[in-house]
Amino acid sequence: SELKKIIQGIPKAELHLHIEGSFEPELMFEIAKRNKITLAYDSIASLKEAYKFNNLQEFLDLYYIGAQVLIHEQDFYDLTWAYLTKIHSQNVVHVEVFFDPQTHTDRGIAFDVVIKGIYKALEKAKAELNISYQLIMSYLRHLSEEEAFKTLESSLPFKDWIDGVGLDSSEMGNPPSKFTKVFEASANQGYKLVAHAGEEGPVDYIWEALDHLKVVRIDHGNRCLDDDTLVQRLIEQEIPLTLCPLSNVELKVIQKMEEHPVLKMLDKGLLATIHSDDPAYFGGYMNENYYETAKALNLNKEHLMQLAVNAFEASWLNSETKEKHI
Ligand code: ES4
Ligand code: ZN
Repeated sequence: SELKKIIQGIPKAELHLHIEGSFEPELMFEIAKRNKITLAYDSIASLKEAYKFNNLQEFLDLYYIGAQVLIHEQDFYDLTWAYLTKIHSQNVVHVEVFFDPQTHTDRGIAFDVVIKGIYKALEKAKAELNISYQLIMSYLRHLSEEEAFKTLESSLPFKDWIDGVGLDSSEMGNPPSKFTKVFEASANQGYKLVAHAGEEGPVDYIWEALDHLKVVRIDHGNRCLDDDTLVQRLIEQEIPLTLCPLSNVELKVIQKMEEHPVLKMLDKGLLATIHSDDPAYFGGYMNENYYETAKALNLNKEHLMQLAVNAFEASWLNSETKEKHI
């Protein structure tokens, strides 16, 4: 269709992507087989059948199970490379990738195994696909701050490969303020800071991410429209929101795409952007997120271009490179 062609034609930046959430069932079964791991699902179809979520936690339960088949550096490399070739086909030219070290170190996989596989695939994509990238290490918020400190410590030998830290996993009951000290320590190591906030959680969590963690970007932030003072703050400080429309529908953050707040956010002058979050689980990569949002909200070409420009603006590319994309 015309709309699909327009979206394909726009060079895009993806800023909210969990690499473990790009694990397609086909690759999951292939890696499980070579690692001699038996999945609790006997076929790709029965696994996909389980991809029906009522909330974030139901998704996370399955996401952590899927990640358990990743054992060797090659597995992390294959996972990352599959994602990168996919987005290359969708005209994504810059990506800022989250990975969750604790999802792996907690099962006895060494930090270096995880990051080396991911890093080597990212470097190959830079050289061969002309995709620029940043890498963001996310702390799991359902674990303790002490555990996050251990992860920070493990990351230090690889500091040059890591651009920032994030905060993800179960939001309710795990407010950003639980991680104030480890975010401060991360900033002292030179890491940039982001956090998931206001996806399922209340607007207070967005305030905490700003005031306690000092993040430069909010992942999701859907709930910010509940608070005019917060909206003003986000506009004045040009804090981007990395929205994930298909994720929001699949996790019942909204009941249907027509309710997605992104257009209201653009109209208010917020730096709203669109990304895929966990594309293998939520039914679409970048183009599908743009397309479904555009269809439901009647977005025109200018809106779509604005969203793409906002993402480069919100990215961690240097200002000279940003200009080239905008
Ligand atoms: C996530 Cl959608 C979402 N929210 C919070 N944490 C996550 N980890 C992976 N996907
Ligand atoms: Zn996310």
